[in-house]
This record gives sequence, structure tokens and C-alpha cells, in this order.
Amino acid sequence: MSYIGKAVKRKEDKRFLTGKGRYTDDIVLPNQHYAAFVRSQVAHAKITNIDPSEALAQPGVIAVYTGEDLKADSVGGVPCGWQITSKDGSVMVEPPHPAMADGVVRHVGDIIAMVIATDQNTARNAANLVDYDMDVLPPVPHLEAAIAGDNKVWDDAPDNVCFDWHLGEKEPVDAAFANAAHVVELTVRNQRLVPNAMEPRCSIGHYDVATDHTTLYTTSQNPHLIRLLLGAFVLGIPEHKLRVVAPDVGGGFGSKIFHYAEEVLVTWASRRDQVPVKWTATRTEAFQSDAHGRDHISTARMAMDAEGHFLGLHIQTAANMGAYLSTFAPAVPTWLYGTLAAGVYKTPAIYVETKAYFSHTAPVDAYRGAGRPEMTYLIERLVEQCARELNMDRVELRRKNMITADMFPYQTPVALEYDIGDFHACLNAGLAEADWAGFEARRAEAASRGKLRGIGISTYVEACGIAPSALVGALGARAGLYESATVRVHPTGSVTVFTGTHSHGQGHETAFAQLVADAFGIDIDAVEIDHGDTSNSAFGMGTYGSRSLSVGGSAIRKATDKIVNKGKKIAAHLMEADEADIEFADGNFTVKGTDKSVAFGQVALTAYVPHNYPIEELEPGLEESAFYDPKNFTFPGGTHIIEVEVDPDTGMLEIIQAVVADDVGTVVNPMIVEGQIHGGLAQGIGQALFEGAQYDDDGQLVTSSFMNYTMPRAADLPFFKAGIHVTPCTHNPLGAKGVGEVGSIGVPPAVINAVIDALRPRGVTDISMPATPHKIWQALNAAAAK
Ligand code: MCN
Repeated sequence: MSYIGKAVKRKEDKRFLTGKGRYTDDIVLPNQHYAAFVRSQVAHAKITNIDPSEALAQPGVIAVYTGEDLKADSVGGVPCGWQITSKDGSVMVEPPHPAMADGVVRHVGDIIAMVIATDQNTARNAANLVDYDMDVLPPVPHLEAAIAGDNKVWDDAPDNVCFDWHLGEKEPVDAAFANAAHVVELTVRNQRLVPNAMEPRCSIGHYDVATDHTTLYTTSQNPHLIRLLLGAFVLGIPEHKLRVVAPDVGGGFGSKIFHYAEEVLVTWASRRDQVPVKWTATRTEAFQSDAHGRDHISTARMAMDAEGHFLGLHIQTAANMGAYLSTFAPAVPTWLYGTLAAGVYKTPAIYVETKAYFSHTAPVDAYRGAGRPEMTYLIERLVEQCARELNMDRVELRRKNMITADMFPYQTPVALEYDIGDFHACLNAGLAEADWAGFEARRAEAASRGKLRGIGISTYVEACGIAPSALVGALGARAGLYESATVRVHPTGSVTVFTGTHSHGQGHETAFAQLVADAFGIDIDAVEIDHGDTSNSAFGMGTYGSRSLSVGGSAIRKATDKIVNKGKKIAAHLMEADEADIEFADGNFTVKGTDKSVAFGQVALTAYVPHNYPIEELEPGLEESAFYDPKNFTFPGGTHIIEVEVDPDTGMLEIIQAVVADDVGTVVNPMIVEGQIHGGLAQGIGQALFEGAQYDDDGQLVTSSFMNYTMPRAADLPFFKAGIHVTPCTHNPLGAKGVGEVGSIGVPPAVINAVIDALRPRGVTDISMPATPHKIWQALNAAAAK
């Protein structure tokens, strides 16, 4: 029986659903101490004095540390993992990022001091007793202020500009605009979001003086990378003396990829005080110090001929980086964004410019989709606007400009080569499922009840499965992006797989087990997936960019292939046959054309009990490792259609229908794939209708709790219809593309296009995210007043 394509129930859910998950916060080490941080309440200030005496006098407090102590111990800053080169050839401005403030605080939540105490309450209470004086300085509280440049964040960045990057060729785009019959322009904001995993970040540093080994338990999506950065760049601990463990992590959504100051501080303090030191974020700390997502303002201009064929596209974006450069932040508004400017269209000339700015706000980095939602939102809003201004049917305009199935592999003008896809098939499937043709009747029926009904579409492609090391290296990545796997077949035929990816909700313990059970023809319960501990897996680049199946799964496939090849040698020996005549299928090694066969389990036992075994030719044991570095990204794509109904008296909005027709390549587990799409959809709808982080003009984060930052709730979300159209990826052995982010990428423009479609009869032609009931109500009233 093949396990590929089967909706196997998730193995990991037993422990999660019975409350038996083991999260970092569940870990209690002997003599564990606790850290609490004194965080800046203002956006920008010079610290003139810190007086820890009252905090230090509290029973149970063993230390209070500041940036001075880090400096005295030569602790390195938190490094950035990606370097961007500007148009003029200069490298980005890369300011220092001390783990605790070096005398100046640069955003609300920046760390001023750390208290270590015997229990959590004592540490938190004592943190409130650390006295400090500050000279408050003028802040750069948001992107607009950063662009205006009246105040600055870093002396090295006089106009607050971190880099000024471009992609594509300007001349052909200028020529396209010179020859255009129509030009349509649109400016949109992709608002700042707070990732908000249910489980806040948590880290425990543990230095063992007896062995001189240091362990960091942490809520990370990529423990190996944390070990590399923390060991080599920040604390100077050799990798063989440093172990990073990321057990059950809870939600990540990107926010737990990055190397955070708190990880540095608990590890450093544990080594210094020789006690385990634990910190768990409060929700407010999470709002203030988790890396945020998005925060772009973009203008896009499309040049078209008289029939609406796209001739040229020019995109200019301002991106907020926050006060410091988080681990992958510079990659987000550049290579993860600009490279998708073609979308699903044949636009022949594209030029993308991105200026990144510093501001006195929390650092911004990858959040589910990272760069791809921003670009998809921009293009799909612009295409909709093109259809409106040219008075053309919005589906027909898309069809006319869409890359056709016979054009793959398709080289875009913005660096990427899409290997395969069928955008028209997804479009047709989506339209049929959504009964697009019947919509006007539904609109009329809603109108008869006094409601405004709208339908919106987005057709998208994204690049994930990051990525070829050679390519990302050329683009500025300071790490490779391969993946590793070790497959250990035990003597009795059961299997443990060590992977460098990390599962925090994506179901790898099931889907990867399906791959292995399928490869060996064994029961899925005989396979266990181990992840998240640098002591176990050879190396790994973790989980993000929807890479785990296509890259990590492919590494597993390479390793299982090696095992099967070795198994053939053992089987040939056991059956006294020529190795070339051995075939392997359904768990049995067979001599071609005969009924002679040995089972996988027998071969495993023979490998470990090597009596009568050709020791000279074959090592005992049955374990193989493999590294897989992909040749290209994978390119999921599809069509998302959202239908909404608005109550014009209140602005309240209901999503009536959500249809997604996605192509994620060969599907390993359709139930997990649907779950991933649903999760992404929830976050996409959250961005479109509810969420948004706001700093006021003083740089205060006014949305710093669930009282004022609206998360989507189950009742806000529709049931959805998912159709899958498969074009298998051409360059990985599984044919799989990524699925983890498609919902958050394709959905926001479909929602906003639907909202505008609903409100257009009342004269509303634009609305920004999040389209809250209040904003909708205001837009309707403003249009009525015109
Ligand atoms: N899968 C499949 N067939 C495919 C593609 C994927 O069966 N053709 C399965 C995979 O085997 C895996 C899951 O779907 O079990 C997701 O695979 P993939 O698309 O490779 O994505 P990753 O596992 O690398 O997950 C990362 C992605 C990202 S980038 C974010 S952000 C995100 C997401 O996954 N964060 C999540 N999904 C999340 N889900 C949960 N519950 N929590 C998060 O923090």
C-alpha cells in the first residue's frame, strides 16, 4: 500500500490533544533560575543612569545585568543573516544589534537590564524595581516618519535608508510606458502585523560546569542556525560544546526563525552564574519584541496596450526594517518580494525598486509568506484596478495576460524561472467551484435584503521551498539552504529518521513517516521522526519558506534510496543472486523473474547480525545520511475567490464563501495540506479584515495586547472549498511544492477585491487593510457625502 496521497491522521496529535506536548516552558531543570527583563517604555532615549540596588536587595535576586556587562564580557551583537547590495553597489547599512541596550534604547521593548532570581515572580517584580534615568530623544515612530527623515535612528544611515535595491531592467520598462495606450497606477499599504503564536517565546540557558557543555532550550524553528549564530558569532562557544534543543514549540509562523537577544542573554547568564536560567515572554513582551511582519508602502504602475495586454510594470516600495536588522529581514522586501513581480502574468518588462528604512519600532522580519503576500497583494489589487479603469472583465483581463501551461519553464524578467504550473486550470477550477457565473443573481438577491454583496479573485504564484544554496548565496544569504536527513533502520526493521527541519504544527512527524513507510513498504507506526535537537541531526536549516517537504523530504528520500541500494546488496548475498537482478517493491527484495524474495525486516536484521555476511564488501549496519540542495525554488500557485456580504448600516462584513484552487505539486497528505491551507487562510483573512500593529507619533505601540490588536476568531472564518490541481514539481524527487504559506499569500487581495466589489455600487473604490467594519462604514458614509 502506498502512503503517498493518503489522509493519514497526525501521529503527533495524540500528545497535543491530550495536553502531553512538551514545550520549552514545561522544562524544569534542577536549580533553575529565572530571567526577567527591564524593557524600554519609550521609543528612543539615552540611558543616563541605571541603579539596580533596590532590585538586588530583594531576597532571591542573584544578579542584575546591563549592556555594560555584555561589553565587559565581549559578547557579540545579534547578527543579521542576509546582506543586500544597493543599486549603486554599496552594501546595506548594518548597525550593531546589542542584546541589551548600549546606552541608547531604540524601540519600545528594547532591553535595558536583565534580572536573575530564584523564581519567576521575584524576577519580574524585581525588574520593576530597577531604577534608571533617561533623556528622551525624538523618535522615528513609523515608516512615514522614516521617509520624511526629520529624525534619524542611526548616524550611519543619514536618511534612515538601510539600502536602496532594485531588480529588473529600467530601460525596457520606460519604453513600455512610452508606448502604452493605458497606464494604471495604484498605491497600497501592506500593514504591519504581529505574528502572535498562542505560545509565547521561551528560552532556557543551561551551562554544565562539569563537562563545559552549554545547552539552550528554545522556541525555535531552526535550532542548528541558532547554534551556529550563538556559538560562532555571539558567545564564542565551539559548536561541539553547544547544543540547541527546540522541543514542541507551538505556533511559529516565521516569528521563531530568528535569533533573538533573549536567547543570547539566558545562555550568557547561565554560563556566568552557573545556574540554568529560564525566560518566558509575557504576551505584552511578545507584542513588543517578537519580530513583526510586513509594513510596506508601495506604488505600482502598469503600462498596457489598447487591448489590455500588460507591457511593463514599475514598482516602488518603501519597507520598514524597524530599529535593528533581524536575522533574515533584508531578504524579505527584496529577493522574497521583487522576484515575484511577474506573478502569473506574461508582463515582458518589469522594474522593481525597494528602499528599506530604519525606524524606532520593533524589528520586522519574515512572517508567514514573507515578501510574497506583499507582492501578491500589490499585483492583484493593481490588476483589478486595471480591469476597472479599462472597463474590461477582470477575469478576462487575467486570462489574456496569464502565462499558459505550454510556456513552462517560464523565465520571468525578475530572475526567477518557474519550472511548471497551470494557472488557467486553477482559474477555471476556482471559477466553477465558486459559481462565478451565478454571482450577479446572488448580488441582486442580497440587494433585495438591503445587503451589499461582492466577489473578489486573486490569481497568484509564489516561490518557496527555499532554496538553492548557490542562488541564495549569490543573492546575499550568509547560509546555505540545503537540508539533511539521517535514516536509521534498527535491527528489527523499525526506523528512526533525524531531520534538520522543525515541525511546529506542520505535521512532519506524520507526513515524513509516510514518505519512509512508503519507501520501505513498512507500516507507518514503525517509523519515528526526530527533529529539533542539534545533538541528534547532522545539521539543518530548519522550517520556513514552506521548504520542509520539498527540501527536507527530498533529503529523506535520498537517504531511503541509499538504504534500498544497500539492502539490495544484502538481499543479493542472502539469495545468492546477482545484485543487478534484485528488485525492491512493497517491502520485499526479489530476484527478478523468480519467486525468491526476502523481506525488508530480514535484510535489516542481517545488516546488524552479520553472520555469513560479506564483511569485506559491505559494512554492517543500516543507516544512511543525505544532504539535499534543491536546484530551484518550487512554485505553488492558484486561484482564490472570496465572496462577502456587507451590512451598509453597520459596516459589518461576513465572508459567505471561500474557494481555493491551489497547485502544490504532488500531495503527500491531503488532510495536512487542507489544514495548512486553512491556517494560511485564517492568517490571510486576519490581515485583510482584522489585524494591524500601530505605533503612535511618540513610537508607542498602541496595539500591544489582544484588547486592541484584533485576531480573527473561529466564528469570523468561513468553511472553505479546496480544489487541488497538481503539476508535479520537476526538480525534486517527490514532485512536491510547498503549501504552508499559500493561504496567507493568495487570500488578502481576494478579500479586499471582494470588499471593494461589494462597496463599489455605493461609490467606494478603495479601502485599505484591515477593512474593519468601522472603516467600511466610514468609507460608505464618505462616499454618500460626496
Ligand atoms: N505537504 C504535503 N504535500 C505537499 C506539500 C506539503 O503533504 N505537496 C505537507 C508537508 O509534508 C508538511 C506540511 O504539508 O507536513 C507543510 O509542508 P511545507 O509546505 O513544506 O511547509 P513547512 O513544513 O516547511 O512549514 C513551513 C510553513 C511556514 S513557512 C509557516 S510560516 C507556517 C506553516 O508552514 N507556520 C505554521 N504552517 C504552520 N502551521 C502551524 N500549525 N503552525 C505554524 O507556525
